[in-house]
This record gives sequence, structure tokens and C-alpha cells, in this order.
Amino acid sequence: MEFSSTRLSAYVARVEHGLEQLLPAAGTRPARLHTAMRYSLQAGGKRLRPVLVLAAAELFPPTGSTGSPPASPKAPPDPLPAAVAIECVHTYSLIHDDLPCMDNDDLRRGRPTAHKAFDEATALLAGDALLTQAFLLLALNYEPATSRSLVGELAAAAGSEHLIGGQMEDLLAEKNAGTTAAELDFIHHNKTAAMIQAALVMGGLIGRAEPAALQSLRQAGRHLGLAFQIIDDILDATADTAVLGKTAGKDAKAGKATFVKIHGLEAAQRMADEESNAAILEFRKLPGGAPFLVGLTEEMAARKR
Ligand code: GRG
Repeated sequence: MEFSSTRLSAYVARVEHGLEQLLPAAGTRPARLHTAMRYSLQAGGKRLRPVLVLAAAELFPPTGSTGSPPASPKAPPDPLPAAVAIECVHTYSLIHDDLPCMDNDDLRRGRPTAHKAFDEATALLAGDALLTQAFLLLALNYEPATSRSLVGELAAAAGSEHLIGGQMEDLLAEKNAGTTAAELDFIHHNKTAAMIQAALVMGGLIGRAEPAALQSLRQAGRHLGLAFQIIDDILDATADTAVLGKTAGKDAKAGKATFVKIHGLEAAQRMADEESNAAILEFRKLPGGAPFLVGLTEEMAARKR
């Protein structure tokens, strides 16, 4: 499937529909909690991670669907619940990251952060509930072997050695003026790249990809994730709050270690290009050369928010 903005919008629309359908309605008791969950989830992020799940799953046609008619083609499972699950985990991490005890931010996805729109306790609980909801979706919507592998992939990426571990070291680094390039690498590989990698691998697991293809998805995800984070640092240093939908210049103001601070703007841009190109090389090894994912990587490299 070639990349086009229409194709991307179609994936995003599928994700938005899944978010609408697969979470408890806002009025479900306690309504304040479910309203807060939907407030953050439906604020209109880029939906990168769920789109990666859908696009990766579609690279792998159902068993027996090529060549002569198969004895019993087995349709792969629907990737939408897994796509919604990873967006739930991502949104929980944003809600918690914005809390006063962490980044203490007022603006996210162009709107007041959850603790500003509701209150701190409600925001904390909405984040907890989104994290839990993700694993419920994986448990209820896949047969046991697939469910087990999806839960394992997402839990590892979101856990203490990756997303949460990266966040912990990020908080520690804020207090340490001498953060090194290697420490920054650890933070970004774990805080950002691990979830982007997991999205691609989850798509591959749903598509019943062969081990070599899963490995390419894993490698591509690591490079794409790092490119994404370097560009995030560049945008924090160069873009406007209104365009970003979150507070710009915050990292520099907080004296945070970023790729731009440690390597300079020019080197950061070069590293982002190198990582994007490395991701594209891996995507090209996948069935059909994965043109949609190649195009999406190019779009991400040129993104302005
Ligand atoms: C609280 C466990 C915990 C983790 C927080 C995600 C995160 C870790 C912190 C948010 C701050 C930040 C800059 C993280 C790096 C990853 C990143 C660029 C997140 C924003 O993702 P986008 O740009 O956001 O995909 P949208 O709103 O488009 O979904």
C-alpha cells in the first residue's frame, strides 16, 4: 500500500472510530472518570502508534491468500483493538507526564491538560484506568496465543525497563546538569522508541509475521522512534506553542538535556535524517517493501508538530 495523506487519514479515522467504540461511554459510572479518560484520549493526537499497528498488520496477507485457492485460509485477527490499546497506554503516559509531580504542564494536544480540566486525583485515576483498559482490550479481543504475545510486547515496552524506566531517568537527568549523550540515548530509546517499536511489532504479531519480518519491524521501530524523538527535541527548540499544541521551549527553559542541547541543532537534524533512513532500509525488507510505512517515515521526518 503506497503512502498518501488520504490513506493516512483513513487509518486515523479507523483509530478514532475504535476509540469511540471500544472504551466505556462517558456516562458510565463513575461518569467523571470515564469523561476524563475520553477527554484526554479524544483530544486529537497524531495517532502515530495505532496507525503503525494497523499498517504493520496489513503487510501480512491472510495465510493461503496468495497463489492458488487455499484449503482453509485463516483470516488474521482485527488489529483495531490492539491499536486502541497502545493509544490508551500512550495517553496514560501523557496524562501522568503532565501532572504537577512530573512535568507540570498546562497544555496538551492543544487543550488544558487533564489535571487542569478536571483535578489532579481524577487525572491520575484516568491515566491508571487507561493503562488497565489497554490490557483488558488485548485480553478480550484475541485468541489466547496472540493475546499472550501482545500483552507481553506492550507490557514490556510500557514497563519499568522501557517507558517508565526512561521517564524515571528523564526526571533524574533534570536534576543533573551533566547528562551525557549515552544517558540521553537511554532515556529516548526507552521513553519514546520502545512504544513506537512495540506498535510495529504488535502489528506484525497480529499479521502472524515470520521471525525475520518481526526482527525488521523491531529494528525499524527503534530507528523510527529515535528519529521521532530527535525531531520532537528540534521542534521544542524551534516551533511555536500554537502549532505544537503543547508548551514549546519548555525543555530548554527547564535546562533539560535534549539532542539539540547536547549535539546542537545541525547535528541533531543530521542524526534525525540518519535514523529515518535506517528505519526506511528496514521497512524495505518487509513484504512488498512496505511503501506506506516508508512514506510515513518520510512524513514524520518532515513533520511540523
Ligand atoms: C509518565 C510513565 C510515564 C511516561 C511519560 C510519553 C512520556 C513518558 C512523556 C511525554 C513527554 C515526551 C516528550 C515524551 C517523548 C515521547 C513523545 C514525543 C510523546 C508525544 O507523542 P506524540 O507527539 O503525541 O505522538 P500525540 O499527542 O500526537 O499523540
